[in-house]
Amino acid sequence: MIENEQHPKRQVILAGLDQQNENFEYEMTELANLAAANNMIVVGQLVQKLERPNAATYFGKGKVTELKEALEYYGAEMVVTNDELSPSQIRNLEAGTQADIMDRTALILDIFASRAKTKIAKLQVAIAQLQYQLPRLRTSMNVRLDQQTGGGGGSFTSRGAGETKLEMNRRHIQHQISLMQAELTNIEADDETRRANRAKQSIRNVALVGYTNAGKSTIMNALVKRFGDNKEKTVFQADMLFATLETSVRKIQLPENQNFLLSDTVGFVSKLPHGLVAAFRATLAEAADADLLVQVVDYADPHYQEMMATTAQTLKEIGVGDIPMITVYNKADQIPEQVYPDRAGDTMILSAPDQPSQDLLVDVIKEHIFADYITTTLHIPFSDGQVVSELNDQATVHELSYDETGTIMKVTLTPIQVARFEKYQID
Ligand SMILES: Nc1nc2c(ncn2[C@@H]2O[C@H](COP(=O)(O)OP(=O)(O)OP(=O)(O)O)[C@@H](O)[C@H]2O)c(=O)[nH]1
Ligand SMILES: [Mg+2]
Repeated sequence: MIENEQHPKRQVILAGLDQQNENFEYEMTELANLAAANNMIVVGQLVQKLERPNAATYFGKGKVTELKEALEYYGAEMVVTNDELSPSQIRNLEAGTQADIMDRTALILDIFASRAKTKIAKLQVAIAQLQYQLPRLRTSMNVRLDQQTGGGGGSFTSRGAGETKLEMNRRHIQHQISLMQAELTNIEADDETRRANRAKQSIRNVALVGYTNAGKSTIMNALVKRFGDNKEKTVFQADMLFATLETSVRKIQLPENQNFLLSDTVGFVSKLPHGLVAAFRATLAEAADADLLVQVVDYADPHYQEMMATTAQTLKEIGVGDIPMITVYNKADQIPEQVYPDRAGDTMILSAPDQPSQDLLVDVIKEHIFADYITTTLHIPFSDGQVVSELNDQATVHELSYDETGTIMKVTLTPIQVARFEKYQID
């Protein structure tokens, strides 16, 4: 994993409540990965079996003492909890352990903040961070106070939020949030226009979705390098959680004028904070508008099934319901003896950098998005010569010949083109 270099390394203990949830083990593994992605060193882990969190302190009373002892034993300075905590739980746990407490939500927000590069992503993350801080204002101010006087740490609660000041009150934060939301709406309006234009062009949209680090951007880049209208326009790909925070759209031009738009989207993780999902809704709209979803799965990860469940859950949450989906079990090269590329219906096993794998994926995409295209023969009078050049540019031309009065073309057309050129149809 590439480390985020903005923090000094902090030694942390992970704390989780085992509420007999079948995904608990996996959530703790994921939490450890998230901590590593945030430049933390996990030195220990404490788990308590409890039916529900203690309302005051998350862990039960005896366990809080144990946590304090574990912190001292390991020389750790911070606890990262698997669940989102209430403001008072954080306050009480901090008092009981004499350590900083960071919950899962704050951790994910922190990673997003350190990854955000573009204006839109920075705004989205900052809004989500401020919304998280709002009910926790007193706590987070205490944290900052402690850190300022103690000289250590670095203020995780304010990073990315920009103007956060000690004296900032609730109303001030609320005002900040609305200013940022207005700014975001402005930028997003442009996006809306672009999407609407695209819909008019009737070009098909395909969106790559899935768990973070599955290989979405790698697949996007592989297709852009081979079929992109601009082969230089690759996106950032890396072995790290949340490498992509921005939706990117690229035009893919297959031979014979078979074109579509491909979008790469933000990766998912379980318990993705609601504030983040809300803030990223516009970015994720690209997936909601798609004609076809390509779910990318890291097949080499032992937890790939949980990751798929997380993806299904998140898609539901962002309101992506009935869009057809094909599934790519990626990174097959990392599985010993695995044969690839391989296909069964709408699922494929493949490896992103492998050319035959890319060909298979393109074939399956084509089957779906061009299924309602129609092959037909047109007779176009010489007087309508511009139609011939338009079809040469925008349709798949299979045969071309002439008679005394015009051009005869066997072409594959989109449903919209069929309607437009109906009067020339001769079969
Ligand atoms: N061995 C192997 N590595 C792969 C394959 N596909 C992607 N990777 C690697 O997996 C890592 C993550 O790839 P990305 O394409 O950035 O993943 P992503 O799904 O876009 O991740 P996020 O943007 O974080 O959601 C990178 O180091 C890639 O090189 C593959 O088929 N085989
Ligand atoms: Mg990516």
